[in-house]
Amino acid sequence: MTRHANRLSLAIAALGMAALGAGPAPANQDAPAPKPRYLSQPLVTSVYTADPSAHVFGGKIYVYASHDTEEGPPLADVEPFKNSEGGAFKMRDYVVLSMANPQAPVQVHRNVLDIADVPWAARQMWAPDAAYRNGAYYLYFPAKDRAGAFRIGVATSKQPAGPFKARPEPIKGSFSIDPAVFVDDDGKSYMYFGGLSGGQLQKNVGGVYDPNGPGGDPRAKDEQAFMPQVAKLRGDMLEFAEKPREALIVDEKGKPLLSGDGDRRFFEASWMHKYRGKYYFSYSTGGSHFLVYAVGSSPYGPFTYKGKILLPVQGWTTHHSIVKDKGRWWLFYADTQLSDKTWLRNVKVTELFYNPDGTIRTIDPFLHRK
Ligand code: FUB
Repeated sequence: MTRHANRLSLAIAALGMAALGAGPAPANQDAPAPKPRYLSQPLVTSVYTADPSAHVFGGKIYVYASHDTEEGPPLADVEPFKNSEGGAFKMRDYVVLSMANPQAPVQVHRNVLDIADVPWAARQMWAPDAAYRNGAYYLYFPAKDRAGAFRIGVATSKQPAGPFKARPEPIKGSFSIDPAVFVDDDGKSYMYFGGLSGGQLQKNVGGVYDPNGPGGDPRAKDEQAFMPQVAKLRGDMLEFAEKPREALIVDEKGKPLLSGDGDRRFFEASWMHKYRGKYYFSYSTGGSHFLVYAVGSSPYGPFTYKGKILLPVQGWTTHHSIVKDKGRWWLFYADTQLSDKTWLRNVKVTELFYNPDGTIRTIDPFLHRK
């Protein structure tokens, strides 16, 4: 949601009132637009952070975040994912935020992983995730290689906040962006990933990168939408145990979502969590700016679309994680409250609630509609 959109919805509301004969409000054309009232405040203001992947490790919350940089965007990239390379997002390292609980003071950890220490990576370190297994922490991250192809790398540390040491090569068979690693109750781990347009999913049909592939979604509106990718990880967490496959997102009739279904189809920002034995796959719809979710009975899907988690925030992107801490559920997300610039974001958190039937209550990131 942009300020422009806020003003627009107020104008529409005013028109509606007039049409209903609610009586004219005193016109004041010069009155400044009301300031947005945010549901939550940025977790930190000393550094721009985005793409928060939150985990509870050793009883504390660790949030693995992109570190947005103030290098200006090329003008063509102000609408960052509209048939673009996402070149406004030039991140070169990561930030970790830690806290005793989501409402406690936040510690900012730097020196987590820098692109200079990743032999294969050339630019654009985008949304990361992390996992813990057998005494080691694993940081998963996408970056472009020297050929301009997004790959997914892994780095390891004995400490949850790093510093992490990157493997010399990306994960074999990896492509596109936004890795999210989910460790199931039986100890098996799965990576979900993928992102359209700047995230290059459409340039990797069959898992092979085509530098001349389309910049945006090439499919007709009535064709099946691109789907997120899923692959089991090896026991050592360092490589895929199998070739990635599509995780299908279907509608209530079991039909895969279509490319033209902009309010529901997958765009980027995969996340997986489990609630009452069901697999909740959540993601961003990109240009319609929703965080939504779909539920299934297997980590591979299919996942049936269920609804919206978060309405549009200020700024083009948002990206989230859902985590349980001491019996309560939390949504970490990002907007642009501090900068009002889409490529300079700040991480936030708010509590998430389920209905008795297991559906998630939709969250409005603004208070103005209440
Ligand atoms: O932060 C860069 C990209 O923006 C992420 O990889 C996407 O999920 C979006 O948040």
